[in-house]
Amino acid sequence: MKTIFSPDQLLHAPTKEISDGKLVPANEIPSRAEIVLEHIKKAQFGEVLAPNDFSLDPILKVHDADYVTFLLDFWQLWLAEGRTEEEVFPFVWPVHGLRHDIVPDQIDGKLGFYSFDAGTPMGAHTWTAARKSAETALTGADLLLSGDNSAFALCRPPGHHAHRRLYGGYCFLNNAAIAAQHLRDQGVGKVTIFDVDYHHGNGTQAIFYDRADVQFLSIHADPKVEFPYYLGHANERGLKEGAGYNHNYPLPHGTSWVEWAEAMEDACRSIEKFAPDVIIVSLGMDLYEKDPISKFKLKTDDFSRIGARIARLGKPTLFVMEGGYAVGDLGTNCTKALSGYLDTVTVGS
Ligand code: Q9C
Ligand code: ZN
Repeated sequence: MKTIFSPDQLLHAPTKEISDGKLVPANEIPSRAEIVLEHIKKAQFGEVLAPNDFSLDPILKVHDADYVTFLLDFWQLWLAEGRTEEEVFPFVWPVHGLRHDIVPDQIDGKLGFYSFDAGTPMGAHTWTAARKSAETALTGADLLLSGDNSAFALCRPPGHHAHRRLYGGYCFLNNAAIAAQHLRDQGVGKVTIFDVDYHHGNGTQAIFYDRADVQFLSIHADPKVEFPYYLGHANERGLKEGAGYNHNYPLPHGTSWVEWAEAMEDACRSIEKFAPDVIIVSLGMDLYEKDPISKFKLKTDDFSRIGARIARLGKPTLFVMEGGYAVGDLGTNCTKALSGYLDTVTVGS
């Protein structure tokens, strides 16, 4: 299994975030990717490749042009308004009852227009890092297209909370969704995105909610008590052609392997029934018992079990990294998931 990563993904380096009503040290930091890379190299799963360059087209298939332009131009607009802070937070949003049809000219208005939380700071190099992260996922998709049976896209910043035109939850571009859409555009018939991150993949769900060609399944902490709060309930099953192709498994705080695995078995049955040509795993490691922002109780060895169960689905599989903030154990947990997969997989390489 090859890994894809670019050091440019480290350029987005927030120091603070707003969480639970206060300013706290940032959780989504560059060392997350560095420790995973270090463990991947030690595990010798295969080559570590730089992502290929792509035009903006595959990103624009998933995200609206005005949103991409905003991310791309953001730092220049910020400086042009004479602002000097190195990391920037939105603080006002067009919530229910306010207008959504006029994009403000002023930068604070734009920030709120294109975001859904205050926990996701932007800086001078956020766009560069986010674009590389998306290209890392796209390169992984291309490896599957050229015959590899699996690949690991070491994406950072993560992607699954990003909507068509909203950033949030540390995410700017939806890496898994961009890879899925790219696979479809390159002739792959059906794609499953299986999201095991602790948080609901609200962005991915929203992007494919009315589609039958991309199945979405997410096991996560119940949004009644956990971020992202406003999406991820069990009765969100998809719309129009997409009806029946969206599956949410909200679980209570304190969930450990047995209950989590039960949800996973149900999800795997739905995946088998859908019979995708490719599976994309939104691989969050924040299910871990020691994760500083999460409240599930999965242990290091449980990540091997997750990887092994995914291998038994027997489909070409792209792993796309999402969350996971217990940095000390993040490399171990990630390589456990991948080695669990590799030790069990029966077809191809
Ligand atoms: N106490 C990802 O894992 N903070 N994003 C929530 C709740 C935001 C997580 C704080 C968590 C975002 C990719
Ligand atoms: Zn998460």
